Amino acid sequence: MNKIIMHYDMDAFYASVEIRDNPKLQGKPVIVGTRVVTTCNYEARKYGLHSAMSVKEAKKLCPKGIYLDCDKEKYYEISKTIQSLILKLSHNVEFIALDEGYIDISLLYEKYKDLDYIAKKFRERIYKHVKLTCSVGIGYNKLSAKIASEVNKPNGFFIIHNEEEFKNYVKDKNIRIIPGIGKKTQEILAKYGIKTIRDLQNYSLLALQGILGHAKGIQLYENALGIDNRKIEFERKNKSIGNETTLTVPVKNEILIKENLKNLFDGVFKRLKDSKYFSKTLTIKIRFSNRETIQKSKSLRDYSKNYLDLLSLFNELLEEIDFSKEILLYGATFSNLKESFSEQLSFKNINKINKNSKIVELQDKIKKMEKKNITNLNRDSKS
Ligand code: TTP
Ligand code: MG
Repeated sequence: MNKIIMHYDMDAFYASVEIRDNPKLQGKPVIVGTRVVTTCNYEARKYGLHSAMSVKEAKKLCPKGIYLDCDKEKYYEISKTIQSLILKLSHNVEFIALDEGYIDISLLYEKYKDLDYIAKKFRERIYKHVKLTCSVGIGYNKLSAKIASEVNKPNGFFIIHNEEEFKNYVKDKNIRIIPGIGKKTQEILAKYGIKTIRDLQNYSLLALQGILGHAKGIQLYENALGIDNRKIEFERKNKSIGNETTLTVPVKNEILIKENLKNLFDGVFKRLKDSKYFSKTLTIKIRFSNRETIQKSKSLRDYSKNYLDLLSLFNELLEEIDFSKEILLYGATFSNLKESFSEQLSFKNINKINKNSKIVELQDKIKKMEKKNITNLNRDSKS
């Protein structure tokens, strides 16, 4: 393996948190979500329940289930704890959801030369600190790592060492095993008799591009062969900080929507506050029931994480939105982010403010931290 990537994914995340915090729920089907199921534990999945189905439908299939409301703030805090544990192992990470991310473990492998051991220690470490289980996949790129983490879910791990192993594992699987193949793509491909990865592999690049368009055609052609050149992008997810909520039924109630939007804004503001970023721009997104979507943005003159500054942007934006129509989705996002830079300029250190030397300093710092944390993992393993 050249690069070695680990993908982790917490098991039934929201539901596991609720069970952890109320052990009486252990062994019972637990469903989280008010109108829509956000997730359910594996006991509930036995009844055919899954994310995104309505709670009403879920109750029909599993009337004895325990139905709980979401506590997103709690899940967010736990996610931050997990992420900070991971950042102690490597800075070459990409968090793609609250409970999921990629970690470049090439350096750890150089040190331990044992992937089973790394996966085992990683899962033990997460469990020790947050008392939640996760599944882990190790692969030679992001795609193989992500697919590997599903293999022994929940609470397991799997390793895909190379393209040969990848092709062997996926050949008889449904094409939806490839992340990003949604219902629409499945329907299009089904018209050509393409259901499994093997079917996909029988098609040429040109043929797939003819069916799916240039970019998607290449992506699926390569993915079917286990090729994925995407890099781990630490900052990718941080270019903006936002959230949005889709309502199950359209709502025409100005006071209610404004109140919900304000709660959502407060949640997003908290994430900004806890991050290393300052923001200049706030965007509010609204989708009306006729699917018309508007996005309105306003910017401050300077970067800020002052609540009142950003709240004033929020209030100005609300003025511009027509709340007399039925609304289906609302969201708030901070963008134009800049890292905090709190070093005080003084004559003594003014010579240091040289961009290149700053970058070298940072790189050295990260290398030192990574070395130190590899040692820490070593120490943990002995304890
Ligand atoms: P997932 O990782 O997709 O699901 P999961 O962790 O509950 O279950 P598992 O990984 O074991 O299959 O999503 C993580 C959390 O994100 C999930 O606990 C709830 C939330 N979520 C939603 O709010 N809406 C959704 O449609 C999905 C899929 C997840
Ligand atoms: Mg998960």
